[in-house]
Amino acid sequence: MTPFQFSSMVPPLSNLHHPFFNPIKPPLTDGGFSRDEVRLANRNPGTLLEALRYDLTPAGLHYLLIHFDVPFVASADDWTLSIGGLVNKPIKLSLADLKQRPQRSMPVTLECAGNGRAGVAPRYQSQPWHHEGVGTAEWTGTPLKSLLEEAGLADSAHDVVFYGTDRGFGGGQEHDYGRSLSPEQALDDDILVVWGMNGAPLLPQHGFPLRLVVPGWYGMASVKWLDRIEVIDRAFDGHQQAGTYVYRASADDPGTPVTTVRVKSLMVPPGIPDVYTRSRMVEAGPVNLFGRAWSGAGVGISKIEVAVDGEWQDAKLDLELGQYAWRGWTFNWQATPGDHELMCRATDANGDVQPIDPRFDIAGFGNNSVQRLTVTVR
Ligand SMILES: Nc1nc2c(c(=O)[nH]1)N[C@H]1C(S)=C(S)[C@@H](COP(=O)(O)O)O[C@H]1N2
Ligand SMILES: [Mo]
Repeated sequence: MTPFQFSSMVPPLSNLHHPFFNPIKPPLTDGGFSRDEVRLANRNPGTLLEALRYDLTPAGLHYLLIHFDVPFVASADDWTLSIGGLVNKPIKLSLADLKQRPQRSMPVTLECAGNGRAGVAPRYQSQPWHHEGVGTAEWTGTPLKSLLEEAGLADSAHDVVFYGTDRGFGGGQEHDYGRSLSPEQALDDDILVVWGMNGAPLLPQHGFPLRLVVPGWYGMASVKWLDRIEVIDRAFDGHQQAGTYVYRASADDPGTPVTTVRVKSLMVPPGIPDVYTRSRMVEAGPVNLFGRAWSGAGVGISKIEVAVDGEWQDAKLDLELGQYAWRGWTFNWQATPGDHELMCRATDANGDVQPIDPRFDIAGFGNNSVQRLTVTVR
């Protein structure tokens, strides 16, 4: 009789139907939000729409997107940033070293590529943003370009990969959060290696002590908890680059990478809300609508329009805060009693304009369709 062998009866972990290696792909849905979506939403709060009023979103009101866990970093003293791989001279810098270099502060609007996902039907089950995955901060750091020039990219450099220290599973792959840029993209003058947000050290949830800020791109490029830059001679195929952040019309569509931000605008909901539905009650008479508009790649906003019950009129643009920051706008509305639908729509300097209806993307990326708001005027 063969002796009982427990070990041979246990399949290797990777063969189990297991969420790590065989990720659960919930179906696209038109239904209510799942418990998993609600939990993600609780971990990753959005910027409250009323906080669009602030030119710079106070750090505690700025939206968050954290894929894995916030790394515990007790002190920044031991933090280093290494630049290696296909470089002429690998370098390793402490935070103090980085702060000795030329400093630059810049207001930048960050928006999550999944912002607006909840408005795409059928819906991909993930972080269920409505409109609030966007915020603006003044980021302080040193230009990435001079660091890369000091290390010197080898001729064979194909991709520059940025890694955070946070680690987890996604798409069946275990990985440190990592994103890449081409050498040409990475050598952009305006990309910063950042230690400050709104004049204070980064908060843990925003990447303390060091992150990348890639202005004009959707947020996934701005790698938090940055400790390692690696130059490689091939296209980076990490999950956050190749497995997600790709616009796809269907599961078998090879798709196109998600890069720069699409033109978009939002308004602060006027009046006062109902606590649960967020429906708005507004007093009849003059109502000063306020909102923000932004686009990607450093492209400015050229026009903002507001529609009351489908009739479009021009709104007034505030002064620019900076090339990569959202721009305020106002519109004077003479509110008359009854229910009304409000919409706002931005056009950027390239002539790109927000669509009225969401375009479909299988993962709900890049939904820049107009915000629609129903208000009751009394
Ligand atoms: N290391 C790391 N960097 C990251 C992420 C992450 O989960 N880990 N999330 C990215 C995404 S998808 C977005 S939208 C922004 C959000 O930045 P914030 O949380 O500071 O607003 O960080 C990006 N950088
Ligand atoms: Mo994101």
